[in-house]
Amino acid sequence: MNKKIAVLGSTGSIGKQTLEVARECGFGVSAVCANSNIQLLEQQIREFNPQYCAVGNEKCASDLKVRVADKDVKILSGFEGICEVAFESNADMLLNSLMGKCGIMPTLYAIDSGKNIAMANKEPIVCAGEIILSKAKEKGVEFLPVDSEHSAIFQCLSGTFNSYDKIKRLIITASGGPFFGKTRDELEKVTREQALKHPTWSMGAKITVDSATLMNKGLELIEAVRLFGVCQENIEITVHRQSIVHSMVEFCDGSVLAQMGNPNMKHCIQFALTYPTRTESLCTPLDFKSGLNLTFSPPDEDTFSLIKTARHAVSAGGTAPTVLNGANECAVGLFLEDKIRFVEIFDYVIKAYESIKPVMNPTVEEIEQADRQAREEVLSVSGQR
Ligand code: MN3
Repeated sequence: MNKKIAVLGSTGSIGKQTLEVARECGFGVSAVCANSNIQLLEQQIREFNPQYCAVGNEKCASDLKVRVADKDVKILSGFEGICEVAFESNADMLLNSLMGKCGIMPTLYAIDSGKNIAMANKEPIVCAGEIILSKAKEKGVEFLPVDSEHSAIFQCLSGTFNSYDKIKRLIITASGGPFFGKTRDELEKVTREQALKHPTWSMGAKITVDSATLMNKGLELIEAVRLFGVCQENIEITVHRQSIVHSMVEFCDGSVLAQMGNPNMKHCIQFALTYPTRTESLCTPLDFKSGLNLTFSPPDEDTFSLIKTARHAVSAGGTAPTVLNGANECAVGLFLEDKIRFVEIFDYVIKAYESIKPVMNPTVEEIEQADRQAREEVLSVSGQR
């Protein structure tokens, strides 16, 4: 295959795995992009010879220019540089694995330039899913989910005629995170180190904390509403500690399809990059001979209350999901800086969410504004400002 990809967030967990898949499948890489890890960017430029590289941090961008002066690569900087790479690079597909809602504009630019999108960055779908997906439809580009749950649902829907009209329920699986079974009292004392220890998936810090609060499932629920057009009442979340079943679809006839595999993001990345075909994978296959026990149980939504807030936000619509997401990004940031405790993430996010009235049918500018307002509210209720 001589497909060319552009990777936003190429030094993060998903970005690195995407480049491994590119190496294994023989894809070209037209662009790499990261915020500041120029040591790794230099290695990536030397191995993949991309046409463009965008570096978020200006100082790091100038340092990188010096380091790769012998290479024929155009180095761009800042947020504008990331957007320019998304639009200008000659890739067939853009894989977006940026962190947080900052991925909205680069995604829109990539769609505008006619690139297919492999989306690992869930916050833009949560905040601006309607705008992004209608633009993708208008431009006729493929929009493929890389998040494992949504990749699973997409795969389950691929085999049935008129499948989207026949969905009865989506069942999203959750690992339960490191604090599964803990009560609110027990959560009072948990530390940052404990929150960063995920039982099954290896991921970046922000999403690992989201998995510990189960906010990650809240965001994924909103993401599923946007991607598959199913209302939140018809989406169930189930705790599945083994992370083997990546999600399921129940159809109108009561039949349930599940997609399974070992918990390895390279499966989902490879599926998106090679779609609509399937290619050989180097990932370890499931081993049924040594015994496989699959368990499912409902999540504790009273303790991990952000799931309920996410259901409320997606039903409220407009900028409500943006407010929830912005408040959460800010609170998780404060927790990672040791400025607030784990349980305070729930308290401050919900407080901020409840105090801001959503704007309906928002523009991208109004989404940005709602995001800023939510962050300011968290800073103020947590006494950090
Ligand atoms: Mn996921």
